[in-house]
Amino acid sequence: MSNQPGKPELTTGSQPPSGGLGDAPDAKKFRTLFLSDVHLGSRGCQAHLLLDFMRFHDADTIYLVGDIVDGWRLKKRWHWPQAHNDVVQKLLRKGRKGSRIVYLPGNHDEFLRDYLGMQMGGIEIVDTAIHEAADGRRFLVVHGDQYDVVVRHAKWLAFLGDWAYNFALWTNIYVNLVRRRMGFDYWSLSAWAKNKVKNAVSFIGRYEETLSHEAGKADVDGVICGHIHHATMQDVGGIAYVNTGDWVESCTAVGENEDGSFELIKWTRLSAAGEAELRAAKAKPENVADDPAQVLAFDPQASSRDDDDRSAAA
Ligand SMILES: [Mn+2]
Repeated sequence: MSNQPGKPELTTGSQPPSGGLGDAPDAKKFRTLFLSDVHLGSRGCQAHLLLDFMRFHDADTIYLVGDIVDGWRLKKRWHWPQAHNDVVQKLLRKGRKGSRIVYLPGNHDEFLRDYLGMQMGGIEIVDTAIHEAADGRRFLVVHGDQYDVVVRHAKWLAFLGDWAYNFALWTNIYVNLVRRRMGFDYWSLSAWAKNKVKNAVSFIGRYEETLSHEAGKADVDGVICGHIHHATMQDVGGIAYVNTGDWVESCTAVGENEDGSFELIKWTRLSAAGEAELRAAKAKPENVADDPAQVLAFDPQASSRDDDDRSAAA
């Protein structure tokens, strides 16, 4: 896993206090970027780190590999601060600036599965996609819950228990408040626990095997997925298994370089601009929209259908 490419964490003065929604002048441009499990609308979402990541990274094509919006949680407990709005706006802005954006809904934003094959605000919505890398390798891109029989109809961390997971996320928030004050990077208790709990480890292994098996059946070279919040790039039975991770625990994304090579990027430390943005955000009200409908309302009929990009496995 690569660290952050020497970004101006330590620079001061020359950067504006807030980076706004534009990209940094030295943003790294990938051929393709893969992001998943952002969980906008939930308290665990590390929106500020993601905004900061997006400021320094751009791509010709951006795949949103599911669970970008946490629809389940939105119904129960509404949490939509400015930063969550900003993530949406920043993605749409990248789309307007020429990035092709493909959204593959997951189990937390499965309400979008009613709109497969359509476009919303220039974003293509599909169930699965075949991505051809620059070196000719073909990858099945899919959120992953579709093949996850254990967790498909339950929460993905069923083995840990929902209460334990929520408790871990809550603890994360406070642990990381203290860590940030002390100058440490973001660290996830739940991610750490997942690597320690024996059931979790075998669950992750089973998931990786299942997804790789599906890729083999689809006659492709690899699979790019999310869902279990466990970022990795590895060979599983001759299949290139790539999991983009998430923006709740691991704060990771996968980028494809111009030569078709892939890299896993971890972004757990805010840049100076990101720190300034976070300080400014604290002065604002917690919820900037009173109702989920305000941010989730859209009119799919107004968008054109795109039959060429229908899901490969619809
Ligand atoms: Mn999921």
